[in-house]
Amino acid sequence: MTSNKHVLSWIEEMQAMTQPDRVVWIDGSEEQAEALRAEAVASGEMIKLNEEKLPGCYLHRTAVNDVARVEGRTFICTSKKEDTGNINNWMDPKECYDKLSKLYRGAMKGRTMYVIPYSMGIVGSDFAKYGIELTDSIYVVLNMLTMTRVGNNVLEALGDDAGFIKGLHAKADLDEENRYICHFPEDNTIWSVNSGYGGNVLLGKKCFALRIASYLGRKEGWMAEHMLILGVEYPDGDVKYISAAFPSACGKTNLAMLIPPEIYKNKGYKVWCVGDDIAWLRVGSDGRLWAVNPENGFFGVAPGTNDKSNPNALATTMRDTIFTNVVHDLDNNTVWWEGLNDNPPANAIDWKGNPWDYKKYDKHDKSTCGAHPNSRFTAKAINCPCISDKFNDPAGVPISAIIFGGRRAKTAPLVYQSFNWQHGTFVGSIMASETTAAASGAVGVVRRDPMAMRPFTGYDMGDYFAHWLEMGKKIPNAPKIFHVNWFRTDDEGNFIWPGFGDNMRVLMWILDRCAGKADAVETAIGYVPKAEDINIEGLDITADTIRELLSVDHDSWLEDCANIEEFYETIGDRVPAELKEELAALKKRLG
Ligand code: GTP
Ligand code: SPV
Ligand code: MN
Repeated sequence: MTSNKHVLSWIEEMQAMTQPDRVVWIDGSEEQAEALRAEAVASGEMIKLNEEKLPGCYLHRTAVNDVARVEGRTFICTSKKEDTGNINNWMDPKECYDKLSKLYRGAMKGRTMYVIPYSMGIVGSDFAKYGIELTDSIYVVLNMLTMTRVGNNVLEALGDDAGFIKGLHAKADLDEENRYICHFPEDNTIWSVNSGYGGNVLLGKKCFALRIASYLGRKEGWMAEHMLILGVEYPDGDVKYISAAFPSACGKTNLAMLIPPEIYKNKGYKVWCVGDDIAWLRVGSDGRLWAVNPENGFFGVAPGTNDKSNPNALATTMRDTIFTNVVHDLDNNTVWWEGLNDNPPANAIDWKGNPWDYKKYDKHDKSTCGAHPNSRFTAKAINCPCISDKFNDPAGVPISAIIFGGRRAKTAPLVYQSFNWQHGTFVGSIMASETTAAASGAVGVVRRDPMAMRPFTGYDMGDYFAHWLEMGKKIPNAPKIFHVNWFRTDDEGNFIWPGFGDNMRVLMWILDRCAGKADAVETAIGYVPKAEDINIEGLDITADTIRELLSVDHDSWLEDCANIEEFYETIGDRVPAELKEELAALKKRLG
């Protein structure tokens, strides 16, 4: 274990408060993991699936009222409210510690406290940051074993240092009214109580690798972003890397693992996945921006994943995977979800644990779904057929292009390029997207979600924008910044762009732009491709449709500008003047 006094005294203190019957240290060994799986199966917390069809796979159901992140109950607790900003919920740190201490007191009586030493990033690398999560949930332990790098080597790398993130999670009563996900960036501390859902309880992920890490990144001169990372390999073997920020359930996992369309595949192009959710970025000694994926697995959206939309994700989940809130096929002891295939199981249990009749399923009524719309798989990155050979490279990969994107039925064109870094930062800051099932609350409402970080920035949003502008000045060879929208719809509400693998056609224009090889039209919002420069060979789509997808409607953009102005007002007085100037310039160009 460890003789680190900071670690030991903190655990003692948390133990005194939560009063577990026993404390078990997680060492990262397969034997221990296997014993925990067996224990979870014995208690009913997990169901072991068909070992032949899905080796090493399990099914778990959360409580019915605990299926997504709870943004309204997520707090940043800085000593000064203005450092948390208006977009985040704020609570005074002392008040929060007091309030949650009461909820934690005795919460682990009769239970086991697991101590999980984990690393975000490769243990021992310059980029790595260490955390310890204390939890009373085996499900959390097993998910953390997949999603992060866990074990004694983390404690060795930490040595006697006090620089680790202290995470405490207790399921308590899963009481919604007392559910809290609280971050204390000034104390490197995260407290989560009364939930058992991934994003609220796998504290290495959104809580640490985004909220706390974004705070640290600003202090230390790097960036923590809600971004996938992928590499496009050219026929000559050269690989160019792209990172892309889309809000939750807007296509990061899908883009990160895309399968190139035939026209590219046949020529020898390949796409490699480095990460599907989070990127840590810093300036390299060569003046480029370098990215690592701090995670070790994928916590992906199950519904819609199939052998056409995302065969690589599907293949990744065929072994060593924990499925959460999907349908249980009793005849095969396997799993199913909406959009997997057209053969829903006849003898099935839905995500709530009740018998499920697929004949009553109506795709327009989410309440008839067998799998929850935010049901997920937890799978190992190394099981992904297209995992990049740089996945475990401590140096990461150099980024050529940064892409922002959201779900917009109208307004945003298929793709456009910003004029420069400052304008690109502006483009990220005005991102908007329809809300999804990844967070509790209404679905399909357009809201501003800057850089897809609205729920994940650990400090004031205006300061966050300023940090982006600052970083731009420190990257001599900065990536070019783009915006995409795969989700424009026609008058019947159907997506116009085929999406998924065909998104590669847009990536190729983006990379050609970075290489100075593609033309563009300068519009009020940025550079837009000439329709003929998006390769549609092999697609059932005309150049006119592409023209339509690329069109920029000044009236709806002017409407958007009014909304952006309001949003900037909401953020408050720390929005950088440069971005307000960009907004004024955009309005002027729109006329
Ligand atoms: P988080 O894990 O919540 O951060 O989500 P994500 O951004 O990784 O989203 P993911 O790739 O899991 O996709 C979410 C949903 O969007 C799934 O239902 C996909 O089928 C759908 N989707 C992804 N890419 C596309 C696309 O190009 N076009 C369309 N129409 N839908 C897509
Ligand atoms: C997201 O919601 O953006 C996710 C899933 O990636 S969660 O871990 O729940 O945040
Ligand atoms: Mn995400």
